[in-house]
Amino acid sequence: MDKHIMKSANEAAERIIEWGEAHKIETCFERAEKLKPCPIGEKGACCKVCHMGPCRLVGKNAEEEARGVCGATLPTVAARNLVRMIAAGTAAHSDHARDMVLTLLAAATGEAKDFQITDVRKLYRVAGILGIEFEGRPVNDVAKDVALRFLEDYSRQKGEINYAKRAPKKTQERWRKWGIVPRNIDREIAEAMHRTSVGVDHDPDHLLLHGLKTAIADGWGGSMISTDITDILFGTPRPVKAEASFGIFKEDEVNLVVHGHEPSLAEMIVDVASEPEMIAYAKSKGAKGINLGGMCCTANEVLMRHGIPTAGGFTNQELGIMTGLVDALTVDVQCIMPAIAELSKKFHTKIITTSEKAKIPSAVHIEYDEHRAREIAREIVKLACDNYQNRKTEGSHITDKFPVVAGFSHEYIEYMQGGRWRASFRPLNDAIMAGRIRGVVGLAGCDNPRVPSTGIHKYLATELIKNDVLIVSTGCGSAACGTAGYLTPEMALEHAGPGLREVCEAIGIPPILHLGACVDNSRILTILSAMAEEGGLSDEIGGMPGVGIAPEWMSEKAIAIGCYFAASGVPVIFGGESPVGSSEEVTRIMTEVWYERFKGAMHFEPDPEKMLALALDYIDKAREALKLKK
Ligand code: NFS
Repeated sequence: MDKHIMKSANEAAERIIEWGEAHKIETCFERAEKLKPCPIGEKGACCKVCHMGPCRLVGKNAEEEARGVCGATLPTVAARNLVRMIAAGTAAHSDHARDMVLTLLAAATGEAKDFQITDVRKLYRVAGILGIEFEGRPVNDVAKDVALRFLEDYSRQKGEINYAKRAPKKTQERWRKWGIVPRNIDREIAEAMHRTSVGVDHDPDHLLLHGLKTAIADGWGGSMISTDITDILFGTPRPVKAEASFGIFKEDEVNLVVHGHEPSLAEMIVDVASEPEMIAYAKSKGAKGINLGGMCCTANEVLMRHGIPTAGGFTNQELGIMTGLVDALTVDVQCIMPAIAELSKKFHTKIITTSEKAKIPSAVHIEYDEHRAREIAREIVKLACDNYQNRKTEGSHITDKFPVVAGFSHEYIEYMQGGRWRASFRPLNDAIMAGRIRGVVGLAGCDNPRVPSTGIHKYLATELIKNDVLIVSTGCGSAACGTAGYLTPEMALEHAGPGLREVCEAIGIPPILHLGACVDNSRILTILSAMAEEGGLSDEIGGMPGVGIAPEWMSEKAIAIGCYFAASGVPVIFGGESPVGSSEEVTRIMTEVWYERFKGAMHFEPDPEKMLALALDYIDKAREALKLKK
């Protein structure tokens, strides 16, 4: 096999990597090859929470016999390491969400005058869930109350986060029984850091329970808040056609790429880029217009709401620059490789950092401030236009692209099954009960240069739909499918099993529904809760014929997501080496014990075929337990 095929499973990406190799340009793919993971840290057996160590808990019978200088056992160390990953992932999603809450508040009070409430219906829906009166009140007053209520999720010392009550009753009962309903997001993150510092909590099960509590604060807290506020401010997505892969860049237009996670500035850039004044500015620089594209989760946000094309997910960020066609790339927070700043020097691309939280040496810094959003967006668009003239001929100039259909919010999925007056999840439940749809898989998480990047996503996507499994995808899972041409209704005709195909044809949907960015995994929680409420399947999230898979995960955020699904009752399968693989006890807790208590579990399985078999096995066992048709 050609050695290049080992780097990316995406043909266009592979051609850029080859071009880079020929031009001696290094990417994450070469760095991943050069830097082999430390086998001790990789499996969670290295403790560095104090400076008596780092202690490496290895050797024969390490599980029973190895001790750190303080006496910490391997299960303690592995559990602690995982809980710290959950805390970091939850912090990332929830700090993003905090900024969304503050933007909503500033929009409602008129301080952020460039933002308004776009989706009043969604605002009312959220207000209703929060118990905030909305009828007959000015929209901005309701929005202000909603924002203030969400801020309590970052400050109340006792009680429960607002959205815990959105879970099915039985799911909530399980959480209460095990004491894992979060009080406030920041408190659970702080307590996770406290408990895992030297000399505090040493019981692996007890530690991991707090890990689940912290993860719930992500899924049913930060992530869900972020999804809802983004819908309120910028609109709830509905199906939209767009394009994906590197061919979205245009030779004769200014190419400006939005990369990162927080959608507010990107939304403003989308708005500003269509202003006649800005287009005229681009033309004055010799370009035919302004072409916006996205990367990573910001791409998913603006793709879902505006059909802005995506250049792909995490491992595509360096490759996008290597096309030579990107005039400017704005980044904010999360999943941004610092390598892009150095790489951009070989091209004409300007990297613009925009968050007060994140800078990269040598990048241009234009700090975003929601109070001057439009002005800042204009400054960025102009900078991209100015740089168009510096474009050189260098670059791979790869032009492949695929059509995609995205925009499947949970509200739209409900609506498409019954129309405005009869919107419900009944048809989906019925199709599952009748066996036309065997089950549902959430295909999510990152793409990773440690495996032929995006390849496991593609393999699982085709095999699952062949087996009549409906896929809901988010984040880089969606990007992997989109850049492979899988996010179209035609995919159902060509590859889906007969039952799933029938359902897709009847409703006119693709067999892989793009639900949005990584924070929008919370939409899957909402869908599962609605399915439980609808009746006919399980009356809680646990026991549904559904599985979560993150086959190429790399981020701590993915671990937080996996754990909130497990705590909610979803068996989850992650690819790659297990970060707790050194400890049998921790592995047992996260699979068997969690399954017993919550009907969810978290597995790590590097073999894609075994991942598929495990997912189908969970689905079939759930069907059997529910006495559903084979
Ligand atoms: Ni989520 Fe992975 Fe990052 Fe988005 Fe992509 S890498 S955990 S999908 S961009 S957050």
